[in-house]
Amino acid sequence: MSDVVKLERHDEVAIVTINSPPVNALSAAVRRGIFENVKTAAADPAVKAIVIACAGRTFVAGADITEFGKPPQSPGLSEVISEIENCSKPVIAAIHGTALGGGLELTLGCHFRVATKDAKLGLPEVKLGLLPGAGGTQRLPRAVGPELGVKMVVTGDPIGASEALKNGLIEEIVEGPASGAEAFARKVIAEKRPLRLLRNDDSKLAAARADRTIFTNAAAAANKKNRGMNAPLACAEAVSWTLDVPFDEALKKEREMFLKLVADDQSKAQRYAFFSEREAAKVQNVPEGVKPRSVERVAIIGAGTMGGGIAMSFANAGIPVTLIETGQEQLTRGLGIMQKNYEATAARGGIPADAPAKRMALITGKVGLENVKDVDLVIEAVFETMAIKKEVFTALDAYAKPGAILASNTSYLNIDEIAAVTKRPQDVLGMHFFSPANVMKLCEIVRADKTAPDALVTAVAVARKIAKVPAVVGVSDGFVGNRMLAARSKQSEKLLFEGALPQQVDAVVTKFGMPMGPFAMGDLAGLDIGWRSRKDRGITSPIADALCEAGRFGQKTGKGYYKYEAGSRVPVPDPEVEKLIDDTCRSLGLTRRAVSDQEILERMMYPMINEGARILEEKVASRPSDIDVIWLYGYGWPIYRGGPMFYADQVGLKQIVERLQFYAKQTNDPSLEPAALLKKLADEGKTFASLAKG
Ligand code: 3H9
Repeated sequence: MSDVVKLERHDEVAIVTINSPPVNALSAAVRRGIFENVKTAAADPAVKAIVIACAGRTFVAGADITEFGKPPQSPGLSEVISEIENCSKPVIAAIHGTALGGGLELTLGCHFRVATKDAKLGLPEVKLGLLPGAGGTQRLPRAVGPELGVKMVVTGDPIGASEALKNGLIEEIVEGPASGAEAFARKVIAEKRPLRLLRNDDSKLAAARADRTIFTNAAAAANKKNRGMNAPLACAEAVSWTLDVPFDEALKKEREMFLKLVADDQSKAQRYAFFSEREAAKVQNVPEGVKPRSVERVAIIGAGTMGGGIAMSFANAGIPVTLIETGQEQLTRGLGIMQKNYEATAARGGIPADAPAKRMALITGKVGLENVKDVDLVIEAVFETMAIKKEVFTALDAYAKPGAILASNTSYLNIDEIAAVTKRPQDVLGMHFFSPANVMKLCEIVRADKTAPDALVTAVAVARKIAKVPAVVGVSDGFVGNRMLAARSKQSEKLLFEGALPQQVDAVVTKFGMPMGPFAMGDLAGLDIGWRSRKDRGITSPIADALCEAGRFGQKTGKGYYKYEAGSRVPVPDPEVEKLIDDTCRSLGLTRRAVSDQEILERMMYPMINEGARILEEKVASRPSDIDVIWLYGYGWPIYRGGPMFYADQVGLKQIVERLQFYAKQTNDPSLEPAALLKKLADEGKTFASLAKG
C-alpha cells in the first residue's frame, strides 16, 4: 500500500486521506493510493460510505505537472475517477484549501462534495495551455450549469465555497473538512440518499440547448483576451460537447484534445512559466536558512503615479501603508487620483462596490520624511534623478529606525551609489515596480553590492505578500528588463531610418503576441520624456526629435508616431509621420529600402536575447528563467511563448547567432555581434535551459 494515501475506518465510514506535500498533486503514487484504497473500502462490508480528504494545507491542486510529457503510468486519473464514480457506496469529497484541475475532477467523480468556507474550486488547466483532461469539461457543466461551467473552464478562474454551494457544486459548507465530510456521510447513510452521478445528470443542460450562444460568446471573449492562444478555444469547444456528444464519447474526445495540447509548444511554454515564476522566488547565493526580517509597517515615499500604484498594491493585499509626500498639495492630489482609480475599477465591476473605501482606509497620507521613523520598510518612488534620490536617502537614513529596509523604485539608477550616501548600505536595495504598479505583477528586486542577505529575502517575501512576482537582479543600467528593452528600442529606431514605418514594426511585434509595439508604447509613455533626457545628455535622435519639435508628444497631445482621435487611445497611422520620416532621411542622405516583416521580427527579438545573454554573463540575472519571468510579468511577453530566453531556445541559438552576425554586418552595428555566452552555447549545440541544469 502506498505511503502517500492512507485508509482508516471510523465505524461505517472509511476515510481515505491523501498526504503528499506540498499540494497533494496527483502523482502516480497518489493515483495508485486512491485507487487501491477506494477499492479496498468498497469491498469492506463494514463500510457504508467513503470520504476522500487531504492532509496539509490544501486539497489536491491538480495533476502532477512535472509528470507531463513523461510516459504515462497506470492507473490514469480517469481510471481512478471511474472507480470512484462506479462505487456502489457513497463517496464524499472533503475539500479545503484549493481543489484545482485534476483535484476538482477527482471530486466531480465523487457522489457528493463538501468544502470549508475559505475553499476555492476551479479548473485552471487553461492557464497551462491545456483543457481539463479527466472529465472536467463534461462533469463540471452538469454540476453548475453550462454557463458558469464554460466560464470556469475557459477562464480557469476558481470560485469560492459559497458560490460553489449556490450553484450546486458542493452540498454543504463544513467546519473541519474530514470531520464535516464524515458527519455528512453519516447523514447520507441514515437518509439512504441516492448517489448523485454527474455523468448521468443532464438536468441543467436544457437551457443551453435552446441557446448555444454561451459557447460562442465564451469563445469570442477568450479569443479577445488571449489572442493567439489555442487552449481557451479548445476549452469552449469541449464544454459545448455536453449538449450533443454522448458522455463516454465526449470523454474520449476530451482526452484526445488534452494529449494534443499537452504536446503543443504553447502548453510547454506555459508550464515552463509556471515553474519559472516559482523558481524566481527562490533567492540564490544567500546563506542557507537566512530568514526574512519582520515587516509590519511600510511607508512609500512619493504620491506620484508610481508611489500611488505601489501603495495601492499594499492596500489591495489588505496591508496598511503610509504614503509620504513633501507637501500637502501633492499628497492630496495623489490620494485623489488613487480614490478615482479605485472608483473607476469598482464601476467596471472589477472590485466590489465597498472596496474603494476599505482600501483607501488602509492608506494613511503624511507630510514629511520624518514620518518613516517607525516603519520596517520604506519604498522610495520620487523623481528619477540621482541627486534627488541621494537627498531622500540621506534623510531616510537619518530618520528610519535601525534595521529598517530602505528600497528604491528606481528603474535604472545605480543602487550602490544610492546606498553609499547612507550609513546602512546593507539595508539598501531596489524594488523596481512596473507601471501601472497596482496592476503589473513584476517586481525586480535589485541586490546591491552590500545588500544583506536577510534584507534581500525580506524584499522578496514582501513582494510575494502583495501578490507580485519577484525576480532578483543585480545593479546594471536598466537592470534586466529595461536594459533589454533599450537593445530593442535601438533597433526599432534604426528600422525607421532604413525603410520601415512605425505601424509596420508595431504590427510585427503585436502579431508576435506582445500587447503593444515599441512606437505605440512610446506614444503612450510620452515622447517628450526621452527628448528632454536626450537634450540633457547632448544626444540626438533625428526622427524622434523632429516629432517632438512638431509638438507630437504622443497620446497626450493627440499625435506622436500615430495620430489619435479625440478621447481615443487607438493609434491611427498618419501620412504626416510618413512624410516626416522621409524628409528626415532625405536630409540625412539616407536611402530607404523595403524591410521585410521577418527582418523586423528578428531585429526586435534577437538583440534582446543577445542582451539577455550579456546579462547572464555579467551575473546581473542568475538564471535564464528569471529573465523570462521579468518579460512575462513586466512587459506582457505572451505567456505561450515562455519568455525571450525560452523563445531563443525554441528558435535555436545557432540560428540566432547567424542572424545577429548578418545584421551586425548589414547595418554596421557592432552592438549586434553575438555575446560570448550566446556564441559559446550555440557552438556547443546547447540551449539557455542547459545553464539551469548546470
Ligand atoms: C491538471 O490537473 C490536468 C488534469 O485536468 C488532467 C490530467 C489527466 N504539480 O504555487 P506554490 C508545486 S493540470 C506539481 O508556491 P501556493 C509548486 O511548483 C494542473 N507541482 O504554492 C511549488 O513547488 P516548489 C492543474 C505543483 O500556496 C509548490 O507546489 N492545477 C503543482 O502559492 C508550492 O506551490 C493547477 O494548475 C502541480 N499541480 O499556491 C494548479 N502545483 O515548492 C497549480 C503546485 O518546489 N498550482 N506545485 O517551488 C497552483 O495554482 C498553486 O500551486 C496553488 C498553491 C494555488 C495550489
